[in-house]
Amino acid sequence: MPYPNRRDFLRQAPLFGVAGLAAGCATASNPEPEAVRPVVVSTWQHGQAANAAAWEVLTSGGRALDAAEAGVRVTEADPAVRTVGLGGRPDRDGVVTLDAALMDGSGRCGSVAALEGFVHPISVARRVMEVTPHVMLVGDGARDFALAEGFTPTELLLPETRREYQVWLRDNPGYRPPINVENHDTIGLLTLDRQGGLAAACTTSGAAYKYHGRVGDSPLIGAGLYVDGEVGAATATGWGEAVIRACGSFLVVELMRQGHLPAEACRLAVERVIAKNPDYREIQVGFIALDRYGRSGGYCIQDGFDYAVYSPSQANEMIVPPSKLGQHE
Ligand code: SD4
Repeated sequence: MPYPNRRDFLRQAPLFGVAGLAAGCATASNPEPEAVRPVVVSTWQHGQAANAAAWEVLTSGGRALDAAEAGVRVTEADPAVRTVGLGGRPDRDGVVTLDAALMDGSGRCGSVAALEGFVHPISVARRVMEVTPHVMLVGDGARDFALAEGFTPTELLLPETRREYQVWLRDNPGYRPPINVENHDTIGLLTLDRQGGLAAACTTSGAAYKYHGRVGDSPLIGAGLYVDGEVGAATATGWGEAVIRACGSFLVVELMRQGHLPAEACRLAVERVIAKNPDYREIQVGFIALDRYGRSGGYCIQDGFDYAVYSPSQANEMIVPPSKLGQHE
């Protein structure tokens, strides 16, 4: 379905229902839905452990940004997760390089990319936001900053991941990074606190065996994550290059601003990704979104993506969203 222009959207508005319109513009005859708070939503199975930590912060009265950071730190420190932080797969030169970003509903944000040697890039990103005049630091500069801020350097390449890498190197004499649907699993986590504050955090070791220096969507504000306190929050997972081409998470938030419910906003953003990536059958991209009323949703290209929702009515439930190639073709 093509992206609707304003006239088409208004014509189709009844299809999205009163609640859908209310996301963008509440009126006397179209009142705002009652907000559900707090809520945490995050990508993939490992999102459940991250959600639990974020939920703890939110139910103790903590703020959305603190909860988002606390949540993804759990995944970053888990050596069993091969796509985030400690234990993450290396690039094609055998170096683990990390991308991470966070943002809150007021537009405050911080980011690091191609950072080597720290378990918690998300906390380095937070310091970038808090103590520098910048949004993003990369590579050696990010590393110097992390050291100056007192973060402890750590070897992130674990023996098992090193062995896997050596097998990959042996079996891939062409030395090309793989582009396939299994080559990902970022944690992206969205929070809505009791006070109505929104935040997002996203952290990853990126595409396995990528070129050294490659930066994906995850640390790019607007691509890997985006938050607008008047609307909602979104984050992306999957093949970052495809997400960047569509400025994916910003697009999801803007679609919610126009009145689309989170799931529909994610679906339309996936359609845009597909339109800009002719190889879409070979890749996975998924979005999740949370609006300021606590409603959440997701959509992806391929089956296989799931996400976890923790709210007063959803006890850290895994949700399997619809997908373009699985259920809609
Ligand atoms: C990237 N989007 O670097 C990230 C990878 C990922 O789930 O794991 N997404 O392209």
